[in-house]
Amino acid sequence: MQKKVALITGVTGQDGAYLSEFLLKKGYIVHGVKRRSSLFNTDRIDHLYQDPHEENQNFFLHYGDLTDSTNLIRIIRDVKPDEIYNLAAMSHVHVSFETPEYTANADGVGTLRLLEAIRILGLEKSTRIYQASTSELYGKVQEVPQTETTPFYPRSPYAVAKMYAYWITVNYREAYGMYACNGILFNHESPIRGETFVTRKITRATSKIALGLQDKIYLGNLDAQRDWGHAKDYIRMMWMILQADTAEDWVIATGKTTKVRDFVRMCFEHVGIELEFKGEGSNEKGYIKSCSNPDYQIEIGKEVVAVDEKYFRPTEVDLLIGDATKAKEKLGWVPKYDLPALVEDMMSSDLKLMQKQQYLKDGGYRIKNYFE
Ligand code: NDP
Ligand code: GDR
Repeated sequence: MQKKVALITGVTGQDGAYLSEFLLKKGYIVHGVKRRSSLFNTDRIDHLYQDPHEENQNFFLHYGDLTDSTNLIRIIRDVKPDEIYNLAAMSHVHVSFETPEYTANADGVGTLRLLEAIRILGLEKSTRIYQASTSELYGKVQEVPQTETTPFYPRSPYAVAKMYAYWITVNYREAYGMYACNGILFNHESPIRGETFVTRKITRATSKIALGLQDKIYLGNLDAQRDWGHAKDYIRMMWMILQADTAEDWVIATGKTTKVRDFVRMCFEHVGIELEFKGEGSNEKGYIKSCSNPDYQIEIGKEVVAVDEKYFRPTEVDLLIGDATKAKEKLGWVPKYDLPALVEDMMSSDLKLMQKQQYLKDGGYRIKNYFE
């Protein structure tokens, strides 16, 4: 039987890496689009790399960018994918306030470029497309929990760009009969989550604080509530969405929401440290109340969490909680991870990483200035 061919944009990102491995294991030939960068940006997929001189290749990388339609058309013409997963995006909500035009171009118009490329090449009846839509579309709370029918109210340039992408995907499905779907995915995290998203920032900092490599962590809005799942569970759904009989839009979420402050607490608890929070708003601070792990040199009463207003967003999304009943009933989705299991996975991975850093530090290693 001929192998299925998938094209993944955003292959170097968290989801792109997990999805590549997942599809390769399913026997797909996987093509990924990566951006040119002055440093290597393939850390997350290096274990999948194959020497191009070897035979039986099934994983290929192409240089490309969602802001360049000529290159998208060329790649799709050459690859002729059965399935396209459009995961590429400027995906940081806070950064989108700093780079709104670029975000609109890559995240919004970029999706149009992909859909048009499929149409220009006459592949609209043979190529299925998954669009990485987001719970950020719900923005200002209109209804809880949020479902496929909850009205959108985006609260950032990122979410507004993704709203365009959502509707252009629906429009091309209706106008040209394309098999094009939105996965409205709520926050999903993992040990390979980008370091500036709040969960990974917290798991890294907690590990460093426990090992004595960092004094404290500065965060923004501790009251924000998110429905956090594990990326491994969510990328499986991306694939299932494209295997369904009809092209539809789907909410993927755990149905549970947690405050940022409580996520911090859970991570510290993982290393045996109990926190106590005092104060309010930008004056709130987290102190060490007790430590049950004798391996850590922890000072009871030390301030380890503080708020820095620079992490506040001009407009915030206060509460996300999704209802994935449709995906569970129609696609049979059963997530394997709950939040404690996610924390366990992320914390044990970051502790190992920071132990490596500690080892280097203890061994006297440090990065020198270029002109020393
Ligand atoms: P990441 O930020 O980890 O990855 C984004 C990927 O997009 C990276 O490979 C990045 O490349 C690439 N990229 C960025 N801009 C461009 C561009 N102009 N052209 C081509 N590639 C580009 O995101 P995630 O893996 O977490 O998320 C995947 C997708 O799902 C994104 O679209 C995100 O908005 C969406 N999403 C994510 C959720 C989450 O909780 N993770 C929830 C809902 C939606 P590089 O490595 O070079 O930066
Ligand atoms: P989000 O994720 O904006 O939901 O977007 P992020 O982890 O950045 O923020 C979650 C919540 O935590 C609050 N917060 C902080 N956030 C960051 N990054 N850094 C901090 O120091 C901090 N302190 C508090 C934020 O204000 C926010 O309320 C993610 C991305 O993956 C999007 O691409 C995706 O579409 C959505 O999830 C669903």
